[in-house]
Amino acid sequence: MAFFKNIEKVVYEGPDSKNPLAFKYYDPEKIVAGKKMKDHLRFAMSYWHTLTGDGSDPFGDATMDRPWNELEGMEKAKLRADIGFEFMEKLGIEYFCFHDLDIAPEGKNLKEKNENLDEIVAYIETLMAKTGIKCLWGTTNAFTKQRFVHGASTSPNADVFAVAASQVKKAMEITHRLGGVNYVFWGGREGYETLLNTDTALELDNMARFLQMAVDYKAKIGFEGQLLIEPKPKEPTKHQYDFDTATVLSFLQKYNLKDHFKMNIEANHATLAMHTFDHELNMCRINGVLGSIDANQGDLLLGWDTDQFPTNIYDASLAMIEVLKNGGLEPGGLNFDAKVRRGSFEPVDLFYAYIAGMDTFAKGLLIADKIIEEGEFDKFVEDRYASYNSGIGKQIVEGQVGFEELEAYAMSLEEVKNTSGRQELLENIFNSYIYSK
Ligand code: XUL
Ligand code: CO
Repeated sequence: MAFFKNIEKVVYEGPDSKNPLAFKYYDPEKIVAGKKMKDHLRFAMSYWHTLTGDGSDPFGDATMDRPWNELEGMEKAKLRADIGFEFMEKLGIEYFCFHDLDIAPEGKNLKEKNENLDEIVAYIETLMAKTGIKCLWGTTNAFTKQRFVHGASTSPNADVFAVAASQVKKAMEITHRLGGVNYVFWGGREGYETLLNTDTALELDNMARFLQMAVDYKAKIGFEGQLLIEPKPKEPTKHQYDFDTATVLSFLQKYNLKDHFKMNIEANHATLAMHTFDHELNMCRINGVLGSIDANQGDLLLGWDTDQFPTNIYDASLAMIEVLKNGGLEPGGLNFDAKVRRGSFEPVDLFYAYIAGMDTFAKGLLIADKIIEEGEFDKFVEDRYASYNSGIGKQIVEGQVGFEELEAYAMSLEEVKNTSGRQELLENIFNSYIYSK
């Protein structure tokens, strides 16, 4: 039986439509840069924010009007799955992402937890077969329960390290069973509050040991999905070890793990790290580690992870330039790690939220495609660095000169002439792409 009874399948009606339950820009089959829009974007539903989140915050109770809240245990888990798949089908979303804890109840102990997972996974498999919806990635929740109070793989307690390992083992197995094409590590409590009680060297070594075990286990079970690390600078801990792309990259290089991992970049995590979203994507792209995206946005006036639905067309366009230049995200995608505001508690608000996010990225894709096609910015950048194409610049790039030769060259210069970076002109041109229909 359908839950969203009054909502039909959401379709593309074009920019002039006033129908709030239609797409204005997301036209899944439309070909852009040689590929269907839906294959560029690979949208995914986040199980946790969409189906598990209840709207509670430190000052208030749950607000979300959700029918499964009347139920308990596996019954609740199954109704949630039914409604989740109906939701994805109606929006034409082809992927979902999940934590183990989102899909099934914990149970009394690890054994019961794993049995619950097996039961719900079998159930979800039937829904996947019926709808054709696929799994973009799975992960484990190693941050909510009391046992992870001091971290998971970076806990001072070796028993906790072991429990976290058993969770990842199981989560990787079920992701594999569901045909997931990625597996995510977000280091929820992998960080610290004070050096007065922390051995950072051991914690970082242990985190690397843990990730190496995951790499080994992946090979053992023949899971071919991409492993992804999701950087975040703070919250819940004050110092998260996976601060940003640059920090994670140097960690992976130090521990010889770089070949096995790519990055899952979340917009709101980038801004918490005092970076722009496109900066983080760019750092990944130029280092060959752009794997997937958690699409959302923060509130720049608030210093925490508000996980709002992305509606900022400027940021989405800049992000899609990086995605296109990366040659796409596959096997990654765009997962809406975003939640409706506490006051948007009616089920229909979930549709409005996803439609807003999907249209924003669809329009961002169109803008980015046009920008790359017309090449104005690329040409500008190329000209800006032209001094490295000949003369002394070419010799620098080709490694033919050192400090002594450069000193001799510098002495011969009568004056050093720079040219304008033209930032305001370029920003105005960028706006003209956004304004254009
Ligand atoms: C937390 C966050 C997580 C990860 C998956 O900020 O983004 O939901 O995406 O664990
Ligand atoms: Co995320």
